[in-house]
Amino acid sequence: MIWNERIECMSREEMRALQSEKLIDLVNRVYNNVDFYRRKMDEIGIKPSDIQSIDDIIKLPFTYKSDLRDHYPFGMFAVPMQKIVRLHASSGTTGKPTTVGYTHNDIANWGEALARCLTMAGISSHDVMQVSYGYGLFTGGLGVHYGAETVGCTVIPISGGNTRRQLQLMSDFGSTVLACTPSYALHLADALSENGYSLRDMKLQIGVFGAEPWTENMRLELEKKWGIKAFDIYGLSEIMGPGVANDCEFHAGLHVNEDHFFPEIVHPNTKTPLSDGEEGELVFTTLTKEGIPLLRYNTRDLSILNHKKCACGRTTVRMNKITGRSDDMLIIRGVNLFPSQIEHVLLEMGETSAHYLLLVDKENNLDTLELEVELDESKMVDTIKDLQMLSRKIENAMNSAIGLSVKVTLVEPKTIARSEGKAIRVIDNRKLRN
Ligand code: DLL
Repeated sequence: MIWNERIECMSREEMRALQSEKLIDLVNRVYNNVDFYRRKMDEIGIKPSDIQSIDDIIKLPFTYKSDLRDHYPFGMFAVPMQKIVRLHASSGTTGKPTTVGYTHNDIANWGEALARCLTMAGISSHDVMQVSYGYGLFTGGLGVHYGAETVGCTVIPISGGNTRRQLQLMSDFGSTVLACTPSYALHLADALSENGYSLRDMKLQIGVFGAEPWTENMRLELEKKWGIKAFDIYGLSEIMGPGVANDCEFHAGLHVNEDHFFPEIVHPNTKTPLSDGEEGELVFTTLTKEGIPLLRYNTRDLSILNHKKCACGRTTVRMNKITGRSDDMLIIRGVNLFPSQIEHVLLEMGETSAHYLLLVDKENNLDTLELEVELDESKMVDTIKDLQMLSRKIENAMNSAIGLSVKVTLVEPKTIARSEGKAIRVIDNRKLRN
């Protein structure tokens, strides 16, 4: 079934016309309501009247995560606060989160975008959906939740973690759909037998996995382990949250909800627009968003676009599965982490040197983080007890700053290898085992 056939199967000409109309309205809204965009457009000599169609989008300035950070918390909002009905946030590069705000219309459009994605995965009002993405400031839980309710599913808002309880409710409530990160889905599958369950106790049929990069092989592995059909859901909080794009049963790229989120691919260095089939940075313009509309937001995710009609009948543009990022952001258990956040915490504490090495690995399919930190020569710690106290203190500071548990090991000064060029701060052993 197709949730919104009128939009999802629209001809290219009609879609361009719709996008043009929405872009013209958007540019007027941001120019009149967001100082940042008015300044940016004035700087490059572009007026709203210069934007006559979607083809003119390339005249508009880009937006980066640092712009949201520089205007923290609400400086890029385009409506007064009384129109904002929800806030979400995700990690920034140096401690400050990126804040996003939604109006009533934004929440309704998000529900619609998600409903299209879930329907694409074969989900209907007959399904019982276990939402094991985190609820809270992260957009995963509430985002998927509203979409599932729009479709009419019976939703189990269990949120992330607590593996035993996940499996118990999956069995007792007869969940037919599991929504979580692919790594957590793998972890849950492996935990079945040790918790006294087998696939026969479960009614699971569909998985809606995303929030972190995963390969086609991993998708097939999850389908086999669970005996389900697994789908890839993509999104980011700056643009809306989950529901920007999703793959259909042909798994030939993710259909982008392009009437809301207009995608472009640009060259990572020159930022010039690239054509279909060429890999580059994925850029989105939020055509309909009211709370915090963004022009040409550079996601730093690497992908390829394809405008050909899909075998499923949908005509919406497809993006390839994300192959990586053009910056150093890591995704650890679905949480975004920039190495600079680690450095920021160490420097703020000032009790060690700022030389560190972050070791990322997997244990039982869950990401683990280990941090080696060099002691400061001028502040040497004498006793083992003091060393232990210092490690605990750093662990606690990291936990509250980045929301992830980290095992800290203190090492002697000058023992972490110095590099001649770019410092190697992260060793990600997960990549070797995909
Ligand atoms: O991860 C939103 C989301 C929640 C998507 C649940 C899907 C499911 P952020 O925390 O802002 O939002 O992180 C966004 O995560 O720029 C990508 O680098 C990565 N990402 C999200 N989905 C996928 C995916 C949510 N399907 C960042 N494949 C994005 C690869 C993904 N990477």
